[in-house]
Amino acid sequence: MSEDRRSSPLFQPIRLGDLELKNRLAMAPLTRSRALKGDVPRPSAADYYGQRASAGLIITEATQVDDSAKGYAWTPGIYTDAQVESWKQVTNAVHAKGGSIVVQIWHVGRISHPSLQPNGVVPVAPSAVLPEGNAFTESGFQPHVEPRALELDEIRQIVADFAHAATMARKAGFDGVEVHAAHGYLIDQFLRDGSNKRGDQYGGSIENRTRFLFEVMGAVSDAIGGSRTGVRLSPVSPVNDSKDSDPAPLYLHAVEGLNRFKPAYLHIVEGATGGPRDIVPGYDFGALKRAFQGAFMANNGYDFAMADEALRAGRADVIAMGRPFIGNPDLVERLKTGAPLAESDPKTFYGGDEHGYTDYPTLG
Ligand code: 8OZ
Repeated sequence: MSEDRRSSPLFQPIRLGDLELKNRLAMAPLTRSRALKGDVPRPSAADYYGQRASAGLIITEATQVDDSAKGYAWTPGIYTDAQVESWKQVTNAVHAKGGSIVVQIWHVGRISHPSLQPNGVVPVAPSAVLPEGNAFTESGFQPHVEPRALELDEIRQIVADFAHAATMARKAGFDGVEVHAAHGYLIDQFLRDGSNKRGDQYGGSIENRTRFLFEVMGAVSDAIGGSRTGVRLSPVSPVNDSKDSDPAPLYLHAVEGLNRFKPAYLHIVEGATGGPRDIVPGYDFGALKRAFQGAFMANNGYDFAMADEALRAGRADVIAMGRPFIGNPDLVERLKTGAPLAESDPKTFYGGDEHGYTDYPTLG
């Protein structure tokens, strides 16, 4: 049994652009909300990520490109020198163990709250459309507020902020970045017509709604190279009040357009984030894989058997797993040997200290 497992394609190396992976299991981005003052990663982040360096690729927790890009309490940034210094400890720890690591960079747009914004201003978005739901603030959950629609010069500035964050990521020793274009955050708010009601060149047609994604990808690729840039999309996830009237042609156009940047990989959340994979029955994720000319990373609810099968069938090149990596720092070894998996405790997912962060044991 374990011999069969060891020969799985999951444990074969792969190259994604300029990223060298020793196996095809990626650690999906996981928000942990443990950063310190100044949105600086806490020192133990180096232990946390270092413990998980046997993953073929670590994608960090979502990390803001600017202080105005933040939408959850205690998430880290990658735009100041102090943040870069702390991230260097993380990348050193992962590289010392032979791992690869990229930082996921984001702007949350309307999924924020004035208490998380500089000077307490209202969050920005493509259009002034209030999302349902609550923001996770330092004083608990608070209802979202109606955002302010971005001006054109502000859109240009945010594109530049993504490029700056990518440059800072390379200074911090990251192998690359993943652009977070999923889950109803700013880029996805531009993509979907439930949140984008603009009448200018950024709204209306699919061509216009994908413009901001392509501008960000162009600026980030110019800064650090497309071969070090991944991108994540979640075509049917309803998370964060995400809605589109016709997602299939929208995301197909997005993926076809991404090819020109030759990204290191395309990361797709298949289904409802952390929920049912078949929320839109019959949705053809294979069409996105066929349209994309680079490596395809699949995520959402995979276990070993599903991952092995998807790789063998050619439905994916890399599989990302999220929550199992929290409780199992040695997830690769456990999947290889068929050892039981520890439960990851949701009570310590977000906020707090080293408990539930760096204190999950490895086997043996
Ligand atoms: C869960 C909690 C907070 C943030 C995402 C970055 O949805 C997140 C996130 C997930 O991509």
